[in-house]
This record gives sequence, structure tokens and C-alpha cells, in this order.
Amino acid sequence: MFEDLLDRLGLSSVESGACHVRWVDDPKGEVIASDNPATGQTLGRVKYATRDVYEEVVDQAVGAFKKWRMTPAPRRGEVVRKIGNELRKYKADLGLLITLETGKIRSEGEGEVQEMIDMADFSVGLSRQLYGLTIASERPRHRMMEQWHPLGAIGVITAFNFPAAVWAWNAMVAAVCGDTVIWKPSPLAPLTAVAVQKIVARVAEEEGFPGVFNLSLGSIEDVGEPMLNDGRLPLISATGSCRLGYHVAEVVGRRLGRTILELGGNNAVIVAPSADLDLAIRGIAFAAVGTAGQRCTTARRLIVHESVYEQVVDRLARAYPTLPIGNPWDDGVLVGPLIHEQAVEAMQSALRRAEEQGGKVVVGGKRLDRPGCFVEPALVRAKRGMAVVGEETFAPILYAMPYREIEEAIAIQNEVEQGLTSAIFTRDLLEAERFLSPEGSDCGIANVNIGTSGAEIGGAFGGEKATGGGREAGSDSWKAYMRRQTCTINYGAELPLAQGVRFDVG
Ligand code: UN1
Repeated sequence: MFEDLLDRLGLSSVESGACHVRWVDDPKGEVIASDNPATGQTLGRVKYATRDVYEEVVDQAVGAFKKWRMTPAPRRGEVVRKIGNELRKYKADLGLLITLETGKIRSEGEGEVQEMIDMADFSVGLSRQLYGLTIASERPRHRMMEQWHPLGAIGVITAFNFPAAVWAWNAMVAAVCGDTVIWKPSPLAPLTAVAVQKIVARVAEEEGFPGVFNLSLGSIEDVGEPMLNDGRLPLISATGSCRLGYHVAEVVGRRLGRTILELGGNNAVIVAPSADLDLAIRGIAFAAVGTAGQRCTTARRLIVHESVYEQVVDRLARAYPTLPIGNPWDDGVLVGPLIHEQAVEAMQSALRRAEEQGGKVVVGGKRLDRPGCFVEPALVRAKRGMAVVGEETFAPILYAMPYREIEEAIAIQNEVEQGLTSAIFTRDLLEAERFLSPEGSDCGIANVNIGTSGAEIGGAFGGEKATGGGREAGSDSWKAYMRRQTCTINYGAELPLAQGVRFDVG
């Protein structure tokens, strides 16, 4: 099944990781393997872009921008529509490749391709809605207006856990905005990036716009750092850890470039006394265990009212061991492997520290005795203030803590560094509204009776505080990919000055 899959996606055993108006490589480029985390088997190999190749990619992307920016936005939308249609044809195959490379289950792999398709559809509509305002001028016979212009060639850095969808959040929107895109994908999911690039670059070329979508997979030294320092790239959109984000913000900020940062999350679910517990248990399980806890939106903390705390912990403790763990491509499996050995070690180390700090593992947490990076999702009784609870461990660990008053629950929810997603299960309207009010959740995303993960693309996605403040995908996130120009037009014969200033010459 797997050999045919690579064929169908047009992938050979060694691929180049760089593409602009055509695929390019440098014989000196290091070749990396992409391994299936469920088996350890190598799926294929990809050659890194060297520094020279990176330079060539940026030159081409900057060159392609000149034509693309003058192409009417609805025409750009048409190219994106064709990309969406092409992705529809590859939904099953690309989804399976994502499953094999990242270990996420089939429906999530396909869901990710659906997310790309949704982003294409959204962006097609957007291509006719890049509206600017007309503003009343204080001066007679003057008109003021805002218009939005394309920014330039932009850099998009993505992580392994959403190796395709997050690229689409950025690239589909950026493309209709008139930007060209240079994608630096994660070296942990290089084949997905190459497969997506093949589809997308083919459509762009057929439409007469090669060089709009570009790929530059390479090392931190040859591609990552040069990209951050590259004055030709006015915007860098990066997804990854908070550590990565601090670095990106600093380096890009130093040259006054723009960033969109989507960094770590330490997301919590509050379960109030009035919650529908059946709903809550299902929502928590998906949020905490889905994608084996490797989403930035994963629920890592559970804040439960003391009156239902034992009941919720008990129900989760019974549900966890029934979750089918196994090969992510097999039907019925809900928990696939972690991405690599280091992730397994990080999980074990966090659980050890949790116990040292007074926590108690209720269920799970063991590595499975089989090849691949499989672990049992862990549920831990924890207390407010435990240092490990403040950390984002990219693995399925859920720390459950009791609370007494809703104010306390919200304070616990808000007391971590990150501010990505948050949720409350309650049937009490006042409590729900309080959670959503300015004195409620401090996160970019706040849900009621829904878990912390699985956002739709129509909303703006991103978070506050150490999550980086960026917004991607829906709503008016597009504005970050354009430059705003305020224009004042004088259609009279006088030259009145604003603020009543007089400057009479001659
Ligand atoms: C991420 O983990 O980087 O809301 C993004 C969600 C997904 C996106 C997650 N739509 O869980």
C-alpha cells in the first residue's frame, strides 16, 4: 500500500527539498530520511536546500512577486480555487502520507487535507473581499481612503504536527493577498511538504504563475537563520515552540520585519458543577489524547469543581485504558505514536517530575512494549503550583486539579505563560459568560462546551502571551499579509492643511 502511495503522489525514493519556478538541488545538499514513527521504517529521503539553493529560491520568489502583485486579486483567487480542487483529488493519499509521516490517525490525516481545502475555499472568497475603508476627511474637497497592497515574498515556517494545514492557513491567504511564499517545512515531515509542493507548484505553473509557491527545506544554518535575517522577506510566519518564537521575534524584530507567531499552548478545560459530564468526558478525551497530545491546542490541564472532581477523574481513568492505541492507519485506532524517541523521553521525564512534585499518575504513562514510539496517555492528579504543570510537554499528559470557586478556576486557567486555547464545560449561562468576559479566559481561543482543540478555519487562530500573539486562517487575519496604505486625494483648487495649520507661501 505504501509503495503505491508514493507513486500516486509522484514521489521517488530521493526527492529535492527545494522548488521555485522549478525543482532545484545542490549535489552538496545533505540527504535526510523521513521515518514512520509507528514502525521506525524509512518512508523516503529528501535532500536539503543548501545556502546557495536558498538564495536562488528567494530570488525567484521575489521575482515572481512583481507579476503576482499586479494580478487582480480575484484572478489570484482563481489559481487558489484550482489548487483547492486539485487537493480534493489527493485527499485520501495526502492524508495517508501525513498519517505515515507524523503518526496521526487516518481521519486526522485526511482532516488536515480537508483543512487545506477549506482554506483554499475561504481564500477564494476572500480574494474578492480585501476591503479598505473610505474615511471622512476634515479638509474640503478631499477624500481619504485605505487600501491594502501585497507585502512581498514571505517566509512560512511550519512544525511537524500540522505539516500541511498550517502551511495552507498562511499560503492560501498570502497568495490571494498577492504575496509569494517560501515554505520552510519541518524536517520531521518532509515528504508531506514535497508532495504538497508538487501539487501546488504544478497548478501555479499551469496557470502561468510559477514561483508563487516555493519550498526551501534545509538546516537551521542554511535556511532557517538566513530566512529570519533576510531583509527581502517582510514577514515571517512561524509555528513551533515558545523557545523558537522568542528567537524568531528577536531576530526578525531586529530588522523591523513582521512576524506572525503561533507558539506553544498549555491549554486548560474547566469542568463546572453544572456540566453535562458525558459531553465533558468526550470533549476532554479528544482534546487531551487526540493526535497523541501533540497539538498546540491539546488540553494539558483539567480544572474540575471539587463537587465533581472524583467523578470526572474516575470516569477518565476508566475511559483511558479503553482508548485503542496502535498503527495510526488501522481502522478504529485513536492513539498513534509520538513523533520520535525524544518525545517519549520528554514524556517520561515530565511524569517523573510530576510525581516528585506531589502529583500522582492515576492511569497510563507507560511506553508500549512494541517497536515505534507508542505511549499510554497519562492522567495525573495534580495540585495548583506544581512546576511541571506550567510546562508544555508535547505528549498526552493531562493534569487534573480541583477548584472551589469559578474565580479560582479562571485564575488557575490563566496562570501559565501561554495563552492559546481554553474551554469551560458548564450549563450555567452566567458562568459561561464570565469565562468569556474580559475578566475571564486570557487566551486567543475560548470555548464553551467544546474542548480546546479542533478549531474551524473560519475564525482567527492564535493565542496571547508566550503563544506569540499571531493570528492565522480566518476572520481578518489576512491583514497581516498585506500593507495598509492611507491615501488622501485633493480634488479642489486649494491646499488646506490638516489641524488648521497655516503655511502661506508667496
Ligand atoms: C497546531 O497544533 O499547531 O485547532 C494547530 C486545532 C487545529 C489546529 C492545531 N485545527 O486543534
